[in-house]
Amino acid sequence: MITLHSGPLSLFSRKVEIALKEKGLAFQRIMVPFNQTTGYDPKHPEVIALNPKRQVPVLSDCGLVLYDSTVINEYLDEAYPEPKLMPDSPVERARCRLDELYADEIMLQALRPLMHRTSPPSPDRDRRIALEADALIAEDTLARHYEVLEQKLAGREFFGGRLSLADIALFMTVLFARRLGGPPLDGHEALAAWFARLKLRPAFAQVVAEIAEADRRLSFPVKLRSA
Ligand SMILES: N[C@@H](CCC(=O)N[C@@H](CS)C(=O)NCC(=O)O)C(=O)O
Repeated sequence: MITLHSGPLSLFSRKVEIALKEKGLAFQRIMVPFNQTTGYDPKHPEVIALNPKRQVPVLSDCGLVLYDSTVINEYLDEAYPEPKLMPDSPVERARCRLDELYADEIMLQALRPLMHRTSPPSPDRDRRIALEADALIAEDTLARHYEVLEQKLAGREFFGGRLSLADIALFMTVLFARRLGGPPLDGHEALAAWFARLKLRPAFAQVVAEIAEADRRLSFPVKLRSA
């Protein structure tokens, strides 16, 4: 039985959940405690025991324990190859990994300054102003990332030849940009259409709905910009 330690608003855990669901794999999910004031502290004792980075996601499968969403998803794709979520050729696989890295490491840098918006506002007015000023700069960076993604998609249905782990990672990053009040997708037709299409897939739709529910329960409300 596959077990996944996940978090209600964990972008990286939700990447793994989408991959598991796209593959139709049954799994037991253990949701670790999270709140918008202390984050993941105090940490779930099993996460501390299983992951030296003390982070979610952690996946256990028949005695194998893995951490890091990218490592986990590549394992899942090799161990459970149907349907495949990595492309066939070495060149396409390398491109897929770079696209995933673009989401997880490059776009993530521009997401971080928006994250204060879902936390209780600081009582210090100057701090609130400084945080929001940084968030507005990050929004411009995110809009430039959208343009890069628009060019990469070039009207195609997915970032590769078929749905891949790159689509999952990029989807989660764009979803987080939107839920954190980041720039709307209008003006980026191919990207907006790709995002809307993925949202209709049951695996993605369930994660979107659960994140919205977790936000209603846990997050400070964010003024969302349309589209
Ligand atoms: N590169 C890791 C990042 C994992 C990560 O940042 N997890 C967050 C939740 S999304 C976490 O557990 N944060 C708590 C901490 O870092 O202490 C991955 O892809 O899994």
